[in-house]
Amino acid sequence: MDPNLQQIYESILEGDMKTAPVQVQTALDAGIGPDVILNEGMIAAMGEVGRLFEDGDYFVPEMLISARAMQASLAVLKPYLVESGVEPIGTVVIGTVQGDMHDIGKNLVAMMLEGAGFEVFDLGVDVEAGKYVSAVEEHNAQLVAMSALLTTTMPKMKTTIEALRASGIGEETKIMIGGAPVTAEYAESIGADGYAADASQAATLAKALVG
Ligand code: B1M
Repeated sequence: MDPNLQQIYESILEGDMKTAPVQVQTALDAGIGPDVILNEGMIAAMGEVGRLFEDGDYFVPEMLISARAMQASLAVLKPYLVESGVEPIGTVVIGTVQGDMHDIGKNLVAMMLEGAGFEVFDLGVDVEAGKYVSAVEEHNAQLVAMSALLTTTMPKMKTTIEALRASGIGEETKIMIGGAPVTAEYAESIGADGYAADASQAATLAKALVG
């Protein structure tokens, strides 16, 4: 691995939120692509954090400080991932479903959607169904994007879709879902219009859904 990427990987793994963003900037200045930094340095480190947690070597506090280093590094990367478009191509309401506090993936998806030219309303984490409904109505959104990282919170995606449709928000408002435990089959089974495995696929799917 490139030494710059290796350093970023290690800083995020150790939760060094001061050094990691500086190293991301150094890597950018060295001409390494933002997508390479993101995938091979930062996301790879978060994968390893998850593995260490599963093995009982990391606990919630370690996960949390790594997540903070990741978020601080993402802030440096954001301008490179998001180029401001002229006219928005559509409006998206995005959030992490009720009961779920994971927001790194959702934030990345929001950035890529912004970069693809969408106006993005980010409802944050732990978003209950009614909040999605109100936000879609308020912003007249064409697309709802939901993220879940826990198998226990995935069913809230179904609850939210039911609430959206029950409130009279019709099929013209498309719904896409994603997050580590989510699959295309699950999306289909709950009546979502699409599933994306990562943030860049999410942007492609969003554009296809709003036509
Ligand atoms: Co949590 N956690 N966590 N955690 N955490 C996981 C998800 C876990 C897999 C770790 C593990 O056991 N290996 C596990 C879930 C197991 C399961 O349900 N199957 C887990 C657990 C168990 C928990 C707690 C229950 C732990 C506890 O308290 N005992 C707890 C739950 C809290 C809650 O939400 N109620 C918890 C807490 C936390 C922290 C708060 C400490 C922290 C989150 C901080 C934050 O987000 N601000 C945290 C972290 C950091 C993780 C891991 C290590 C990393 C997640 C991450 O940010 N990945 C994670 C392990 C792992 O994922 N390997 C883990 C990087 C990110 C870029 O990827 O989010 O997958 P991801 O997003 C991707 C794609 O999934 C996709 O695009 C993104 C970019 O490519 N994507 C979408 C995401 N959303 C999308 C939406 C789309 C489309 C694509 O369309 C709308």
